[in-house]
Amino acid sequence: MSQRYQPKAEDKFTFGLWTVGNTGRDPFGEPVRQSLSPVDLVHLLAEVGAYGVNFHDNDLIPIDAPPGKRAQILREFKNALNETGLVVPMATTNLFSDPVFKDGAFTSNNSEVRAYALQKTMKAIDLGVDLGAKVYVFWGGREGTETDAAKDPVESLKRFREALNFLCDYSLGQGYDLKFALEAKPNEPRGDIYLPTTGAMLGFISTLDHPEMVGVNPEVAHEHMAGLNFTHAVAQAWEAGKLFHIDLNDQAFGRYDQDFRFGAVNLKSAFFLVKFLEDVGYEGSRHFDAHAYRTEDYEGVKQFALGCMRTYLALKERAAQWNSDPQIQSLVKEIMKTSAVPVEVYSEVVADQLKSRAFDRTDMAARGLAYERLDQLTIELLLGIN
Ligand code: GLT
Ligand code: MN
Ligand code: MN
Repeated sequence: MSQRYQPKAEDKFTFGLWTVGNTGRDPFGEPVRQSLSPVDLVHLLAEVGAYGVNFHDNDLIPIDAPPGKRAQILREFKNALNETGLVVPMATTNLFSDPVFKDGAFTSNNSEVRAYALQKTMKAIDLGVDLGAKVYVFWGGREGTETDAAKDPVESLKRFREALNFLCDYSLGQGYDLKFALEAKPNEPRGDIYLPTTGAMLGFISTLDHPEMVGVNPEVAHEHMAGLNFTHAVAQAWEAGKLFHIDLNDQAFGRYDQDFRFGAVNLKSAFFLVKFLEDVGYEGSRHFDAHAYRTEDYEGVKQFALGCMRTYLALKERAAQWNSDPQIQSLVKEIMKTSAVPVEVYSEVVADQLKSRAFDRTDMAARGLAYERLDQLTIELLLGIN
């Protein structure tokens, strides 16, 4: 492997404790790797060159840990962060593993479960902020249904909204410098999850009491599961000023939740995603929400983590090449020639003029657009053909 593409802190590559800590358990099989402690995982991440580590409350502190144990874990984890220089840019709540959340957390039909979910989240927010988190992710894995006979979808949205409003007020009341990022997923583990896409989340955010502190955390695999173009979802979030965080991984369309290494499946869409993030100057974490194949031991896990970062860096380099490639750029310029004159701003006069303007529709339609050539040049650049 080339010595280039060594990750550096300024690349802002982060991983969740649950990603490199994934033991390979799946619905059909037992774990294949022993579980490592949070301290071991911090050292593993430091070894491969990551910048930060993120966690769910219970990745760090078991749900039933007594106060003494909690304090000890926290002390050891903070020591590991100090030793390695790793930071915690994001934290989140596990509102999906425990059986109490079998019918959802914030959208559960049981108001006691909803109250418990709020309590658990407030405590997890305190923990995240204590460790330095500036972004707080909400992934509602159990917020959905198998049968719509069981839950009213309108009521569920109202419950979800009330919970987020409560938690925004809580965070503001505590004086925390924290933003919330909502993560959509269409299904799995529920048959259907509410607000299944990033676009749906963006619509929902504008209905909240504090929309300014809430954005999105789009994940490659989740939009791909729904058969959607991830870069388009990210672009919509970016344009709305709502791209607070991003979950990078890969996923074949139409499959189960694969959470593969970044770029492992669809290099071309990974390229356009990296190009987009770099071109617009996205400054947040590049978080990898993925895990190693179940075939791997911890050496393989390190290779997996390195692979995510190396592929990102290689694609970033390719994006810069694309932006300065003479053939590609002259073709882009040619293609964009016709877009130089903007559509005018509305006025009655402009509307009247436009209505009476003569268009040569046949001529406009007859022009070839050279997108085939542009795409092939892109492919050849990705293949390293000059
Ligand atoms: C879980 C899920 C991810 C979420 C994590 C945050 S947990 O692994 O599959 O997509 O980002 O809750
Ligand atoms: Mn996922
Ligand atoms: Mn995710």
